[in-house]
Formats: sequence, C-alpha cells, structure tokens
Amino acid sequence: MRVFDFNSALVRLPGKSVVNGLRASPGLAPVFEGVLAEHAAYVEALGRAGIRVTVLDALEQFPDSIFVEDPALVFSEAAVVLRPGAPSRMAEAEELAPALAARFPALLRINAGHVDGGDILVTPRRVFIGLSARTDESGGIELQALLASLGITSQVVRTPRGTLHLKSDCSLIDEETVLATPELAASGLFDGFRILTVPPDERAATNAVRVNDVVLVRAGCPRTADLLTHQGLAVLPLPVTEIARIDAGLSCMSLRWFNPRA
Ligand code: CIR
Repeated sequence: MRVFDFNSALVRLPGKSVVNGLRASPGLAPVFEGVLAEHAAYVEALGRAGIRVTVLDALEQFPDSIFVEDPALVFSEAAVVLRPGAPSRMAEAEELAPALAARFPALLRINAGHVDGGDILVTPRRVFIGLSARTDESGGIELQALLASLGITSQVVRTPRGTLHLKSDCSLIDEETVLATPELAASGLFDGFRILTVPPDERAATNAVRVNDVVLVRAGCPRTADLLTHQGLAVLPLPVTEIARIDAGLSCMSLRWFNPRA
C-alpha cells in the first residue's frame, strides 16, 4: 500500500460565508458561485481517481470550514483531531469529530498547542510537521507523541517564513519524490528524496495532490504539468482561482485515506 493510495475522502461544501475566509493580504474576495464550482470539479476529480467521497454539509458560521484538511489528520487506522492555529478555525475540529468518529477505528486528539493539517506532509519514511504561524512547538510535540503511538515516525521542521502552511510549498508526488518551491528544494529538508522544483513563477503549483495514479495540479501552471507528465504521471489540472483568493489550494479541500474495511 502506497501512502497516496486512497479509497475514501471527506469534503465539506462551502457556505456562502466562504467569501469571508481568512487571507493574509487584502485583495479581491472570492465569489461564492466560483468557489462552489471549483469545489464541485475537485470532488468529481477525486471520484474519477477512484475515491468514494463523503460530502458534509456547509457550516455557515465557519467561513474556512471547506478546508477540512486543517482541523484533522487521517490514516487508515486512526484519525487525529487537531487544534487549528487561527482562532476563527479552532471550533472546526469539534465540528468534524463526529464524522471522523463514525469512520475510523480510533479517534485521537491534540490537547495542547496548535497544529494545522496543512503543515503536515505525510511521506512513506516519516511525517513532516512544519512549525508555522498556525502550528506551534507544543502542538508539534504532542502530535509527534500521538504519531509514535501509532508507530509513525515524524520530524518537526520549519515551514518557510511567510508561507501559510508547509504544504503551500511542497507535496509528495511518489514514494521518493517531492514537488517543491526553489527555496524549499534548496533548504536540505528533502535530502534523500528526489526533488522536482517548480519554476519560480509557478510556485503555487507545489500544492499538488497525488491520488492513486493521478496528480491533481493547479490549472494554469503548464510547466509544472509538463514536469510531472515527463515523469510518466497522469496530471489533472483543476481551477483554484477563487479559493486561492483566501490562501487555499488543492490539498486543503479534502481528507483522504485508505479504508481497508470499505
Ligand atoms: C486559512 O487561512 O486558514 C484559509 N483561508 C486557507 C486554508 C488553506 N489550508 C491549507 O492550505 N491546508
């Protein structure tokens, strides 16, 4: 089983409040109908990649709750309820907990500090936990202990300064290959991995999602798509223009796992 072999996913519909999602810099807010269309294309792509997708109802009181990757971390054997670092997102974790409890054999919880799932990169060798403005040391240490209890090795690293999440700048493409920004590629973090470096003007494409035999990639990044295609990978470009206005990309819109009981 490869760490990107999935048969199950959870997503959450955007509420109209998504237009008020958090963003680091001022600019145009997303248009609700546009977010809805991008979300629908994403859900369809997961389905075409072989995943059974459960779509949860929108939560109007939580504008960013469409980004289910941040309040939880999932593996075949357990789900971890995290503690998102943005105050407006903290309660998303408890909103998600019942859906997780119904689907996983074990439910673990981070009880101290903060961890956003966007800062967690799962690879076959270890799980990287990126410290950022959203993920702090006490959360990272607690997550390491929970992962150790599941027999999973992890390493606490630094999310690059000025980057929202670790996975804003990198993603796992196959068991030994990561896609990364030029800065992260040069940082030494991925020593031992094969690194595919995106062109500087396509930095946002690093937040790709390997799902079974397909790589979902942000549309409008042709050189990154070519880079992946030349590795023999099937690439599926998806539009994220609207959700990018609230600092989001592809990985954050789902929780993906392999359910051996499905
Ligand atoms: C936030 O700032 O929390 C949301 N507007 C975007 C979250 C994106 N999450 C992710 O990349 N994992």
